[in-house]
Amino acid sequence: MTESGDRTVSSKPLDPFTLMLDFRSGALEPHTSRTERHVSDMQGAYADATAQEHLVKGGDPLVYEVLQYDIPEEVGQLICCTTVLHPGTVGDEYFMTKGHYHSVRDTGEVYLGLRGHGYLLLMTEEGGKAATPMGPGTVAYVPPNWAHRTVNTSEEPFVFFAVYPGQAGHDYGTIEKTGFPQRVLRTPEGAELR
Ligand code: S6P
Ligand code: ZN
Repeated sequence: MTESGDRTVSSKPLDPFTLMLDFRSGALEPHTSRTERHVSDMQGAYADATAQEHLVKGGDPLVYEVLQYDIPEEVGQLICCTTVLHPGTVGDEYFMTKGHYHSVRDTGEVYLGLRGHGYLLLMTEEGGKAATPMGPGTVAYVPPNWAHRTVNTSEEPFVFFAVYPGQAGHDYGTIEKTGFPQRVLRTPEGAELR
């Protein structure tokens, strides 16, 4: 057991390692977890509940998947993962992630866009909001205390790599109650932020 800052770290140190990331598919090898989110996993997230129900009954499409290489969820560690957010809409609203605050609020995150285009929506509990366009090569910084959600506005998978602190954890419950202040909708003129 060692002390790191003011927090206790109990795992034995990791040896250096490498992972292989396929920029096009988002495949991360090796990975130790793969999380799938279908339309049915996102009740209440989309504005058009009727359109959502139709999609669920019509086959419940896959909205996104997250591949992660799990390491101890402890201060000092950095967790690496990729998200593959598929193209599609629920009604007029583009496919998006559930969105979350980190449970430990004072932890940030870095996203690197690899393929496709979309938005990173951000908000704070104090009423702050932001929307950052993302595409291949975009490095987006999520500061501590900012909830974050991604939206795919393209016709191909929106793929990005993320690195976040081991102790961060994920708070989805707050977003399920409050939602985000901005939505991204498909219009004849293209993606519109409302
Ligand atoms: C983790 C990081 C991403 C998301 C992923 C899915 O801190 O922000 O890997 O987990 O994009 O989004 P969500 O909101 O379902 O976790
Ligand atoms: Zn996060």
